[in-house]
Amino acid sequence: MTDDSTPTLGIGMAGYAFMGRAHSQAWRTVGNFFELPMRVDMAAICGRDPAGVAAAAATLGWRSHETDWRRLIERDDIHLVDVCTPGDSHAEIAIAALEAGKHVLCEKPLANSVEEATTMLEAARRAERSGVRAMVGFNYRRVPAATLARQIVAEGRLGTLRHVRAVYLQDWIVDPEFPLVWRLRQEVSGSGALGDLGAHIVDLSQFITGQRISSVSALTETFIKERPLPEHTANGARGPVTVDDAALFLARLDGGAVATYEASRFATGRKNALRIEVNGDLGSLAFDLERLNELEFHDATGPAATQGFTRILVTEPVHPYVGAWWPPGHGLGYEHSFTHEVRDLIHAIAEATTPEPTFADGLQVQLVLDAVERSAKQSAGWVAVEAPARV
Ligand code: SOE
Repeated sequence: MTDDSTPTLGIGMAGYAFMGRAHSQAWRTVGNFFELPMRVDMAAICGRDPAGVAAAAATLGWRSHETDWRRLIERDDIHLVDVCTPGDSHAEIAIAALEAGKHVLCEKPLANSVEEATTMLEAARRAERSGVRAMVGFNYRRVPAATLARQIVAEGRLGTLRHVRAVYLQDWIVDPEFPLVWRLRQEVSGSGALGDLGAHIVDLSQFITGQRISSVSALTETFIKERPLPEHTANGARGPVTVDDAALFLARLDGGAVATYEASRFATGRKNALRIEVNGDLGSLAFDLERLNELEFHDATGPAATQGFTRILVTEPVHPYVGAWWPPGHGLGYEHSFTHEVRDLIHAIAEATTPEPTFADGLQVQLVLDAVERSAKQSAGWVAVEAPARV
């Protein structure tokens, strides 16, 4: 437990919409469940609308609020900036924070382009020399069943990996009258289903398998080309959708496995259906985010009569992160992945280790997304994932 000698980690958060709320919940609860080497101080939350950010600060448990993110960086009581804004401001805020000596947690995808992600990595590398840490928020790595899946693969229980099958399906924009929100505008979000959902399955599948995507053959589709402008819904004005609604691709992984990926916001009836299946010559794993306390495991080395997929209930104290929570069988949810993320980040800062996923990992995912977009422009021609420029 923390006492008076425990150092304080002052947090400043930019953004208070969906991700800001998810991260706030993590910062607020992490110290109640995990033994931490630092005391979390939720110093300030920042947003442009004065009334909105004041209300968010009160509801989400922040000690103060700001309307300009530059103030977070100036304040001496803030040691870490948590970037939960749309992608178009990630680079500017994260780089300024790192240059001011603040640790950074940045939401995924790291940036809206390879160029931005490269600049962010350069800033992170410079800052690292003075002990400043940077991490990208691919939170699903820290769902206990996903972490366990990685451990099972790393132990060699699946043998040589042959197939990866990854989908991330939602349906919140199936209605053509759904407004043209920021996630549907390329200049704000970078891309559509590809960056929002595809980035998660690219990261998670690489995390679980330990293999990286080396080439892709892709197609993307925008089903609804125009939508009502949010601010003008009453007079019927519409604007162009400038991102993909769905992205599908084949991939080769550098360890020899082949893979399929599908990210869509048009999978009617699927709300947050992230599923990954990995097949090796000794066994298989299947993970489904809508049943996130479970992991399916087939061990092909067992007696033929009792082989088959086993449902592991990932709620035992021996499972990653679970011991800090509830008795076996009581289960965790979506929000806990963020709590585990900030728990690991706090430890990395206190213990002077490198928190993962790093900005280099974020750039690598960006290079995959870029290869997918280039392949789709070439009618699914095979495109190699570029190696990152030496940073
Ligand atoms: C929206 O589609 C979204 O909130 C993503 O942006 C998140 O990263 C994902 O976890 C859930 O869906």
